[in-house]
Amino acid sequence: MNPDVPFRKGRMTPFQARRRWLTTLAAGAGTLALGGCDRAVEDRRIADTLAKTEKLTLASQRLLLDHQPLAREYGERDLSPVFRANGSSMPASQDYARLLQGRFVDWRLQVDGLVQRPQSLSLAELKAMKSRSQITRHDCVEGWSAIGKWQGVPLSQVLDLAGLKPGARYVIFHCADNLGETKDDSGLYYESIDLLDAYHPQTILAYGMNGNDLPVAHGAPLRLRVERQLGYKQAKYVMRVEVADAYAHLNGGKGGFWEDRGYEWYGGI
Ligand SMILES: Nc1nc2c(c(=O)[nH]1)N[C@H]1C(S)=C(S)[C@@H](COP(=O)(O)O)O[C@H]1N2
Ligand SMILES: [Mo]
Repeated sequence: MNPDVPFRKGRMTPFQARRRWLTTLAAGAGTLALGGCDRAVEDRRIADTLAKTEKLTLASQRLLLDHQPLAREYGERDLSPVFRANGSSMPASQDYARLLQGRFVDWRLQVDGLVQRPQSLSLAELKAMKSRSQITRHDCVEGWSAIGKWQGVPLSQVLDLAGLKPGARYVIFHCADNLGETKDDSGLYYESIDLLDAYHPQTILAYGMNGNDLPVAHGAPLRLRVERQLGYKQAKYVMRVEVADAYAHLNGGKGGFWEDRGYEWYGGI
């Protein structure tokens, strides 16, 4: 993909997406950035984790068929001079204002749900964990793209710290901003991904952007980057990571703020 070429606006069905991934793999492009050895370790780790959970069928099929292709990564010179902020650019709640004023020292990421050891992690604790940085292209369905550099902790590490319980299938991200029309919590932004994307090596909880702390407009102090999917999946202002067996019980039942308003749950690029 060339950064100058606008991305395809049409959304692929999961079937088309899978077929495209298989084609990519056949073309030998499936191991872009991970060496064969890292990949084997990564694959084994994913398989081990999945083996600990029930309801393996969907997940293990995807694992076997897709071989976890990576989103393209770019170089420093490809960084977009301007990376637009979209959707919320400043959560309105008093809680958020207080945390921001305290430079997020009192902020904690809650990790709960179907986990063995629920966590409450400070930014300093997250920053002390092994990090990954990646330069990738963000594609918004509204028709714009931008290339940015993200630094953060692989979600897999946070999940391993908490330990998944049997039955875990999805990871749900609860955000601080309310985009809805009503004043109650039903308009809070949220997103969800499955375990395959959760354990993908490029899926990170980012606290840095383009070499600085993540700006408020881009989701401070922590946002999701799930690089094989569209912009609306990249949840900003993440406050809580919930591991669950389903997402149908949440809000509109479709797994995300925009999904509840008609977007696809799998926003593949
Ligand atoms: N919490 C939250 N996350 C969000 C949004 C939002 O409004 N609130 N907008 C989404 C959309 S549609 C896009 S394109 C990206 C925009 O990310 P950016 O502001 O860093 O460009 O964030 C996504 N994640
Ligand atoms: Mo978007």
